[in-house]
Amino acid sequence: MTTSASSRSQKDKFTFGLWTVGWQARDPFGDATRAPLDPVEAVHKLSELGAYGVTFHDDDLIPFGSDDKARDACIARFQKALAETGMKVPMVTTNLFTHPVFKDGGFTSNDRSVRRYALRKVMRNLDLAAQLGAHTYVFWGGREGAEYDGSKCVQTALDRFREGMNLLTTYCKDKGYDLRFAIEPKPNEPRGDILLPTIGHALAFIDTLEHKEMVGLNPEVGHEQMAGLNFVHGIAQALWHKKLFHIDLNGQRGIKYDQDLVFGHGDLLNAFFLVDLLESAGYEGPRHFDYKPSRTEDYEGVWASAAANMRTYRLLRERAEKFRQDPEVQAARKASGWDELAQPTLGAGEDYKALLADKSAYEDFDADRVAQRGFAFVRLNQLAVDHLLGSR
Ligand code: DIG
Ligand code: MN
Ligand code: MN
Repeated sequence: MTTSASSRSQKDKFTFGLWTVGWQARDPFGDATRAPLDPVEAVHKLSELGAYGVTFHDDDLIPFGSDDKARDACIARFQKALAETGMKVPMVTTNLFTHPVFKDGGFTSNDRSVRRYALRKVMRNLDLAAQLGAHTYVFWGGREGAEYDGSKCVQTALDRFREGMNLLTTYCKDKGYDLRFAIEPKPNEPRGDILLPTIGHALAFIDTLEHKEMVGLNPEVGHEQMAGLNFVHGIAQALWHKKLFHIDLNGQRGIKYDQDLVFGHGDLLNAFFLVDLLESAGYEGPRHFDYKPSRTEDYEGVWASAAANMRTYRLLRERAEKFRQDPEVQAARKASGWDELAQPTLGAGEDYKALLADKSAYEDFDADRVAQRGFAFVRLNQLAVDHLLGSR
């Protein structure tokens, strides 16, 4: 079934990285199982499947080391495919992790010449991102980190990371680019420990930047889950800080290597509540899939996996909407105090003096009696499972 550009709904805004469907499935223990994929073919195929756009690292589109003539030809072919399909490029990013020169990082390499090279590589690709109409630029510091606690001073590394981000945000502002930066946290892999490992670390770092208003987050499902964290909680806090600038959707099955499974093929119940959160919070950014078609798949399987990401998101969105509209769920939420939590703890105009004067809040408070209350969270959760399984 093909989906023309006109029938692609803005509501979905499904996007894919060229590096996802183009992954040749080389891993640390085995060679590629698939032939290289032409980015132009990826654009057309993803368009046919109903995607809204594609994203890329500079090296995904332009082979590392290409001369200007070859680079221009790659860009021209890509732009022609975008024009033919109507596909957008909402996000662009830089590969600062594949070439051996980045083996100790880009912005935080102990080698200063590598740090300067990395900044120039990003600046060149920021120009291309702006040229293609992207509005988000992702920074995944996959090689920013270490295997040994003595190999670098992390405080100094963070100084260098901040120096880089401040220079690049200043560059974009001076050039007048309509770009926002999105930092993508990950706890480890390929480095033993990666700097800015979680949403929390990244939020704190962003707050120290010169142009912090330009910098937000691109959290990835599996990366928080690799650290044993709840992705829905992380996204909720990112939204609370108004820093959810982009999102990488995929699946992960517990604390292990980065699986990059199809969205929903990991913790499906957490994916249900994630979609419920994104949709009810009014997140307007792309639903970006950063996943790897399993090494076991041929290209027929690759395209089926791309479609699976979008299908799963749509199914979860339908079920989350029904869940929220279900009168029994609304009653169960009321019984569990969901609505009561939204009520401020202090009354209108009440200050600590009024609280101290309220004997029902402490002196006359019967903790043993109140402790008897049940919150019926399990019943509420089973209603979610019922909706997820389509039995309501
Ligand atoms: C991996 O999760 C990273 C890289 O693929 C890329 O830099 C970023 C963009 O979403 N995700
Ligand atoms: Mn990942
Ligand atoms: Mn990612």
